[in-house]
Amino acid sequence: MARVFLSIGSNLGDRLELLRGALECLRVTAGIRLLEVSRVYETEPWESAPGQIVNRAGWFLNCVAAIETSLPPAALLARVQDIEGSLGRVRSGASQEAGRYEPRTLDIDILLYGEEVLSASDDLHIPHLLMHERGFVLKPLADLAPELEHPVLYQTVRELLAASEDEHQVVPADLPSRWW
Ligand code: PH2
Ligand code: MG
Ligand code: MG
Repeated sequence: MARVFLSIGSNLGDRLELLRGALECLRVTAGIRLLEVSRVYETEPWESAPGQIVNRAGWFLNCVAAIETSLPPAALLARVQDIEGSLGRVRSGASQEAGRYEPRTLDIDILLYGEEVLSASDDLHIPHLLMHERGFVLKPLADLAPELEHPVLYQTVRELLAASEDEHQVVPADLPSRWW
């Protein structure tokens, strides 16, 4: 069994329900045990220039989930992509063409998989290549595992967050801590 941290984000549709739906799909997956979930944060889109967005239209909701799993990394990736597909894509009203979807509303990324370090394909890098640069990942991860050490950078999550130069806003959502 490996302890794994997943980043879950949504910036389209009913974002909170999408996060809850993703957690429920994880919870009922054979080979996955959902252990803990961080608070929810309202987060400024990371590609944007910080501070340029004056209202919160387009902001994400982000959280991090801790799971225990017997699924190997590639199988776990396939499962989370499946969940994204089933919940996170909405068919375009305009286009009835099979296979054409609007942008994803749900993104689930594998951040850390035990102590593993691997680059298996374009979309499977563990640890996640950008996790240490992203406040929307580090803040919720620090809720769950501040003393966890990054297996490549050898810094704890707390240290990475303290050293982070990410100026995008990451604001706790006004929800009870047990929101999921
Ligand atoms: N995900 C991205 C790119 N930018 N910004 C925020 N705030 N939250 C995200 O989850 C996010 C992002 C690509 O997956
Ligand atoms: Mg992502
Ligand atoms: Mg992704």
